[in-house]
Amino acid sequence: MSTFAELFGREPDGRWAGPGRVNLIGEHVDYADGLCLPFAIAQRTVVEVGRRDDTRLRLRSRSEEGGYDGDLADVGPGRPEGWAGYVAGVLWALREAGYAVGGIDLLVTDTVPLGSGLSSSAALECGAALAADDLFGLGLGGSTGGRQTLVAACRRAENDVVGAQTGGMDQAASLLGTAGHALLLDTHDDSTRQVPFAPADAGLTLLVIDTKVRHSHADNQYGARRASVEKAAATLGRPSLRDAGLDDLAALDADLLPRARHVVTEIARVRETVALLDDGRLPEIGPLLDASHASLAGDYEVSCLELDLACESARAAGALGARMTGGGFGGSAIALVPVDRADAVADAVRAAFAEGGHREPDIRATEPSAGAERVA
Ligand code: GAF
Repeated sequence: MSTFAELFGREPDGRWAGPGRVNLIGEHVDYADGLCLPFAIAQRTVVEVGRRDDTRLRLRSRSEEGGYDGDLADVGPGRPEGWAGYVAGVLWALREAGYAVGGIDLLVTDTVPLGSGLSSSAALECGAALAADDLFGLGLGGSTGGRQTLVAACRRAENDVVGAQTGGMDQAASLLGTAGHALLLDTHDDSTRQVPFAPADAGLTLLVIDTKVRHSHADNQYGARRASVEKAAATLGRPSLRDAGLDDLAALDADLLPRARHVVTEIARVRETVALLDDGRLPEIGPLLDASHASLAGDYEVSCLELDLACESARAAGALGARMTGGGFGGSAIALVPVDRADAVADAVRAAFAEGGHREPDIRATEPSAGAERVA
């Protein structure tokens, strides 16, 4: 495996890490003016980066094929392709926003597991953004407001260069997350608030169950859901569904109604979850997690057999609540469990997967961790 020095003939200037994220609740509402409650996790993508004095980009990864040798001037919508677009796109977006950013040499040395639904793409964008901030002296990484500017650049990279029409939840979690808290993100104005979330203090563990499946239709379906929600709001003559109540949805047809109902009820569940967490009643959020999953599976139709199985088997073995997390169609589920039931729940989920003939899931305990940071 090549080192940075072997690849580029020089040492890196430093090393930066961008964490993946778990979304506690508030799924598929970050592109609908809604509220979500993600947190940064311990699994991180690490980049070694060296500043260049010209505008060239040399991008490599230890684990992924491809990369990029080119010039910043050639970066734009659709260019470069593959994972390099996430990195080059961040530099492009910062320049578009008026920041004086030049070329870099970059090696991805570790990564959040790809396809796990824990947002490896945001982890990469955010690690690269913080590196650019440090190396070109932009002064954004040291404050919440500055980091929000980096979030916006990472989101533009994903939306405009990579071409994935995602919301901004993952980038906000990766750059603004802090240990001991989930991040309440209001996508109406992109404001954020740290909400206490420390399961261990309540005798609980949050398990992440990576189903290791990724269904190929996921990207098309994501765009279709987003379009449905926008159409529902337009049909009702509202800028978004954010402040709609269930009674307001009666005018929608049978296709749009369940999609809109998910958005409206999910935003309400986030508010209820935050109220419980602010009140120190973390163990009581289980039913809200369950209801979120039921809504995502039934009304929004973004779950899949393996995610449903993970949640059902976890609940049957003693989880207080369980739901899919992230975009869906595979990826990961979360289960809130009493600490003394964690092993039994994990064993029961593995047994259910074995019995159903599915791949063995990867199951680990998680908790809110630090956001993107310089690590060397
Ligand atoms: C993916 C997207 F990238 C996020 O913006 C969000 O929409 C999520 O799916 C669903 O909540 O992770």
